Amino acid sequence: MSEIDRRRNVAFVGPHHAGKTTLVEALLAQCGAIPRRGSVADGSTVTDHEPEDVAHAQSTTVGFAHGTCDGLDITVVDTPGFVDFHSETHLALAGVDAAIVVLDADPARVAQTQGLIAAIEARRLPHCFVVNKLDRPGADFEATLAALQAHYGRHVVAEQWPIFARERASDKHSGFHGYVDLAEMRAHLFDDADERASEIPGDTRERAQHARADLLEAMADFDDHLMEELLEGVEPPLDEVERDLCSECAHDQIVPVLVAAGASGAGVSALVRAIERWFPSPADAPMLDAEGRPIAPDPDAPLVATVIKTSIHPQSGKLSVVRVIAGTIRTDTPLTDISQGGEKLRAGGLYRLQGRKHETIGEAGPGTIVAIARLEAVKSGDTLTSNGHKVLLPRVQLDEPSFAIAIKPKERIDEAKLFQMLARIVEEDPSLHLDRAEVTGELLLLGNGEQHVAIAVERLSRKYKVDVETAAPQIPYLETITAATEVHSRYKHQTGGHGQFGDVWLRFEPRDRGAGSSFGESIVGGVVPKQFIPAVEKGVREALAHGPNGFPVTDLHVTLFDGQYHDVDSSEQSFKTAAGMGVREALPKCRPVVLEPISRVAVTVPNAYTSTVIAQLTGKRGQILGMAPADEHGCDVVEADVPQVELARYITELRTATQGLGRYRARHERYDPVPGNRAVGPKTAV
Ligand SMILES: Nc1nc2c(ncn2[C@@H]2O[C@H](COP(=O)(O)OP(=O)(O)OP(=O)(O)O)[C@@H](O)[C@H]2O)c(=O)[nH]1
Ligand SMILES: [Mg+2]
Repeated sequence: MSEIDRRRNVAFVGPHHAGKTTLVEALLAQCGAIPRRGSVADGSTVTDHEPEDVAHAQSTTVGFAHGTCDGLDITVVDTPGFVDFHSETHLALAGVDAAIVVLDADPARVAQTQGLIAAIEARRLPHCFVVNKLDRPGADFEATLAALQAHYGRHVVAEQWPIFARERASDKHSGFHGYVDLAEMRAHLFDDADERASEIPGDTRERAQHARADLLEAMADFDDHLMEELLEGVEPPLDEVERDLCSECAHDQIVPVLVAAGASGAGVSALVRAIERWFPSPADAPMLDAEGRPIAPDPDAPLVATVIKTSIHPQSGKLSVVRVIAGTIRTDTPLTDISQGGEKLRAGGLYRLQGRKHETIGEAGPGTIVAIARLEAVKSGDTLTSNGHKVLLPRVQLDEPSFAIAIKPKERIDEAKLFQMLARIVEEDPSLHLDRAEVTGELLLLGNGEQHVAIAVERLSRKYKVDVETAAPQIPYLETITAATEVHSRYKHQTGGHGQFGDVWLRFEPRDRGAGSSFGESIVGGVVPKQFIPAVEKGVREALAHGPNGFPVTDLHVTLFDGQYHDVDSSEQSFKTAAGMGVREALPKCRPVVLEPISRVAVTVPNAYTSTVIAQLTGKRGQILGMAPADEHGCDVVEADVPQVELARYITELRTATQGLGRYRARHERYDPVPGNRAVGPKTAV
């Protein structure tokens, strides 16, 4: 069997804290890639190696590792479960041939897999579920399986059935000590991370038999021969069942459900066998180009590789993790980044990653996941080819940012330098963005949630030794007038020598919302000489930058309609000053009101949460515009206009109310007057 046939690339995905990193650790130990399992709690795992992972005892980026088991070369991609970091997960899915969806043995958390399953299905990636942490008190395999089937259909079906020790009846699930393999109908009892075959215990037998019948029936939907056997009551031979299972799982028809307790290694050797038997090698399931044509994984073909992760080390520079789809990369292979206008590059070094360790390799063929050093302009999601070869791969769609903070340096370093360092952080993570706020001018860091941007700031401080102050972005309030007025303003000053004299009559009139501010003049007879009129306009505009409430004044027209001048004492400055004084005197008389920005939001949410979302938006002074089924199955889109100030932490509130499944887009829509008694001010506006 060739090298590529013995290769598997699998992503471990699943909800936050489901035990992915721990399970990966158990798999690596099982393969002998590490001498013993590390733990998330003490920061000693292979794949949670970034200081931020260790500090928070959770994965914040994708981690890569590999192990060899009976000649099977497995590359594992450990993805973060916390929804803030899902862009990492989505990018990494572009590099694997199969996914293992790990979840707690808790039916209430099954819904949290929805977004991931949608991404997996969109790529038609073969996958299985692992119901994990079955050693925990209260773990409920059956209810979790039922919830999986309720969500994803009956082709999600148990291939293993857990065995619990009877003597722990009072606390039955802490006695998870084996499983029945439903294809072979044999029990396997755990013996540390190993297993020994055994008889199926009497109290598990009946349930296991039912579960086996469900498995065979689900499989028979894709195999007429098996269907006939079942209808005729013939027991299908084991090799036929296993053959079907392999083929139907590899074609994403059947989604087997397995059992595990990763912390003790229970279920891991069966998981390795499942990876070997059910998941395709890169040769069995060629990746597709943007038009859905398979790209043959030929080592001698022109190179095609996709960048699935970027990390930047302040000293050693950039590392791009790529999935080689076709061709072979060597350190001297000339590369073209066809996503960046054909930029020509040369690999600075080629490595296989084992967590933080870089193992130097000479070349990497199709179906490998390897890291390339110092490809300066390359970004995650880019396609690399060997010189000149053109191919388009499907682009990974990332969510728009939904949370922002304002950032400024704490001391000494200037903003331009801070911007450069932030740009390096953003370069590592395409779901982070830097922006300059329009009205307030603040430097904004935007991301997929509060934790996402908080961890980015931690990373900035660790890598580049720069501390920043962060705050909620200021709301860009404006103000306007609701009544017209006229004022007469004279600035006269005599201090020996030349005096100063400017005299203007100004009219203030409200304009339509969104029309902005304008200035005009209707001077006749040169009572204000032409050369001073621009100074009057300047004085007006400068004064409009800070209205009576401290905000820029908009949606009004100011007319200079009369005035006086003095042959000697009048100057641009004196007219400008007179105009500014006039504005400050007039505005309070025009019934000024504060305007707040209103965003149009579109919230996508599973329809079980639609009414919750509507209530939440209404509670935020939102005006509900409508609701319609979303493109995604079982989801609704709720549209509403909501004051921007109410959206500051909305992504967190939305996720809390919807098991992390809700997401939204927001666009500035218009400005509305702030309702009567709400206090706002530049300082309180957060
Ligand atoms: N009882 C029990 N606890 C487990 C098991 N596996 C993991 N844990 C614990 O669950 C917590 C989360 O484990 P992780 O391995 O970090 O989970 P994860 O899915 O990688 O988490 P994220 O990457 O942050 O989404 C840790 O405290 C683990 O010790 C298990 O099999 N049994
Ligand atoms: Mg993890």
